[in-house]
Amino acid sequence: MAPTVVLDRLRINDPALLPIADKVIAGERLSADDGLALFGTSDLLGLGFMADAANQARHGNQVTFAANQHINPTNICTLRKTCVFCSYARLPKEDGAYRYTMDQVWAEAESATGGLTREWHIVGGLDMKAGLSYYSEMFRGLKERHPLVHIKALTAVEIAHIARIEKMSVRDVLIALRDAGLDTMPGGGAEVFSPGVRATIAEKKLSGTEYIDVHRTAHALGIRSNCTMLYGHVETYADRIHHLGMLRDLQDETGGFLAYIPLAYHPDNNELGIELGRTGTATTGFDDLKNLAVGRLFLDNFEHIKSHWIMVTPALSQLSLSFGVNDLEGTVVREKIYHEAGAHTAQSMSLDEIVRLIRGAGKIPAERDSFYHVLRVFAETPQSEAA
Ligand code: V47
Ligand code: SF4
Repeated sequence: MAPTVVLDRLRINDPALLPIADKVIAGERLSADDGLALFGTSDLLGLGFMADAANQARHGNQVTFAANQHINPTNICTLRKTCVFCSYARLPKEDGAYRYTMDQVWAEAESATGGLTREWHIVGGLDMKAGLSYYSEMFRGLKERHPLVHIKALTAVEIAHIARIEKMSVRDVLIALRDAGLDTMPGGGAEVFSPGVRATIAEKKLSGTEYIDVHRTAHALGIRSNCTMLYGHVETYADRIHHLGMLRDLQDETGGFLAYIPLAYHPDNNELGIELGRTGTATTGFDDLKNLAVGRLFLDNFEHIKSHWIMVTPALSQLSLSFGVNDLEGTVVREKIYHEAGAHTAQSMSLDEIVRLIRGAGKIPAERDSFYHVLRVFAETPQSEAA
């Protein structure tokens, strides 16, 4: 049940948003038509104001982040030719193809822990040689070396791939990986669920329904997960709302999603970017903020909406804290997937920088663990940082 939202309708200029504001105030669920009106409005401030009110009702002024580290153990991927938006994947013999040995995984994990990292975010390509034993050994080894660090690993697509190459059920793969140390799953691989869009951008990837089924199975096993949507390519507003509707339905059923993260499409070094004539042209700030705000309003059963600063820039992520976002992607340490696709942001951010960004938005920074338990609150705002 969503908390009561206090909202001044006078701050909304687009009349099409007013009936939606009434629903938000009454705690009523938004329909698909409402979602379309939110995406269709030019009243970004009115939309942001509603999303901010809904966010404040849940989280007040607190904004969380995690001290996390991304590890991408292999970029070898059987879908290299058919996920036309992806700049990261390689065929096994292609230039730049790599698969980490376990020693390389340990070394990369060590390189950044320094006592700070609390979560590893481990995802990679669909590599025929990275099956259940590869990841089980990796998770066991990481837990042996760093028992307190949380392992958030393997998208639904990777889980389905492992199940296929091992000739096992998704459920059995998840059980085996959980026994090896998997704690939660990230939200990648969702892209856009509508079959038409999927046929264009990710023809051979598991379907939207299959993505949902893998998460349903994980939630039933007590493995919580995130979810995403890759926006800003060929999808329509109707495709976005259909996608969000499927996420909302599963959340009603299981309550297993921790956070929703919209992912801004990056068009460099991939076939889709060339075909769309978009190379060098990222999504607009207007659309980035809209996706975050609509996520907050439409996904009324999600506690956490996360902004991924690597994809939309730290500056826009900071702004998004007034557009419905309560959580920022963390320290990351070494990002590969979006940097191959033209992201110009840094590959990591220090805790101090994240704290400064959040404080600069007039919010209270709080470091969290992977289940969103607050670990420490950075309450004071020194005058020198207030501007
Ligand atoms: O599934 C790939 C996306 C995803 C591009 O769960 C691209 O906490 C933009 O899901 N432009 C993987 N996006 C990353 C991901 C993620 C990131 C941060 C946090 C979490 C979380 C999950 O990256 C892929 C795909 O949707 N992606 N190529 C590209 N050119
Ligand atoms: Fe492979 Fe994932 Fe890239 Fe698709 S998006 S080619 S599955 S790494």
